[in-house]
Amino acid sequence: MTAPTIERIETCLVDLPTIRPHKLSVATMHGQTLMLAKVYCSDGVVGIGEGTTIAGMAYGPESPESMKLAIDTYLAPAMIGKDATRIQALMAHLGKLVRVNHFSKSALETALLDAHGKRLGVPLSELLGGRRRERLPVAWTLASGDTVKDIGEAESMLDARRHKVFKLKIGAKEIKTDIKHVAEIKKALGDRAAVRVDVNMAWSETQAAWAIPALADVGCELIEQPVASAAALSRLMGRFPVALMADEILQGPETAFEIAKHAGADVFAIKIEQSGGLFAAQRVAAIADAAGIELYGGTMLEGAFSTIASAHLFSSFSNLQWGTELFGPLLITEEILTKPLDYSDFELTVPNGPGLGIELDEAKLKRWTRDGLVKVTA
Ligand code: MUC
Ligand code: MG
Repeated sequence: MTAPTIERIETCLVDLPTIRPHKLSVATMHGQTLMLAKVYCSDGVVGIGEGTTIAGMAYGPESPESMKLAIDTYLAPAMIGKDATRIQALMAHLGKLVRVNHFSKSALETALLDAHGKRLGVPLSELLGGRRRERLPVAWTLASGDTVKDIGEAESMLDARRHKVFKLKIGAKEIKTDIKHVAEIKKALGDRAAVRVDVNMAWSETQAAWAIPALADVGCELIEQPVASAAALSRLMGRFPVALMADEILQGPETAFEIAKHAGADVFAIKIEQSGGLFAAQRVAAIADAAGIELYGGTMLEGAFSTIASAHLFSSFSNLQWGTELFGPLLITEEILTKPLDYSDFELTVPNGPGLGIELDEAKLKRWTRDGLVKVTA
């Protein structure tokens, strides 16, 4: 029997509104753009993958447009005619042709895994060794930029039993203002919710050294990427007992190994796109486990495809001590699936159908697809 091959790859950009402006120290988002890649195989199976980042190029080196360009120009042509079932071999081949471009590669690897799961009739998690949990705890990010609004938002999430862990985006304002903001939110929510912060690298080491104990004092349990440098984060690790998490400095297995070697973080925020795909993220998790570093399932505020790819992977992790923040689809006003995801009782259900186990609503997709940019490589 001949193996199915890749016949065609289609990419598009989907511009979706967010439910409110989302304020990070690096930018304020008013919408989210998904780069979707569909991989059509000779056995009639189609897989879908997603590449999504935050605020164009303000967060990292890839943008939705650059991901699409890398795929259309370099990656897709090298995939046509290749065995669609030898995913790791194909990704290794692409890795030699195109350096870095982790987000583009993650989108293609997701599409190949979705297709292969559909072909074999098994959920994607089965291709990663099998799931250990059916549901994942999901944190929500409070980032309206206004303390009173954030408290109201948290209260409504608690009432709806959607989230009880809140991550606050800080770092854009004066440190004292930020600490007051965190203190007021924690005071309002009390023991009903956990409060964490993400500084998105905004502080210098001396600013962080001043702010970290103050944050711990007001009840913040986890501080994500307070500084930009791995060396500075590692030094801060030695000075303060509160949990510090690496995000932006974690760019795949090699960086994970370097951070682990220098006791550079208590927790890793693992993201499939930042890691370079699901298999690379799996290796990051293995390094963390071996080093005694705890795990958190991170997001790039992705839409349903990358969110659910992440959910399949995180469901297979042996450790997931800090839960996940796979809430990206809830930040977007539009549903692009035929059947919405199940967020209930503070958790997300990992779908059980073949592949990703979700279905794209083509009519909705068409409505939000950026004009004139759909590209087919065959
Ligand atoms: C980040 O920096 O972790 C995750 C949640 C959120 O609001 O932003 C992202 C990115
Ligand atoms: Mg972060």
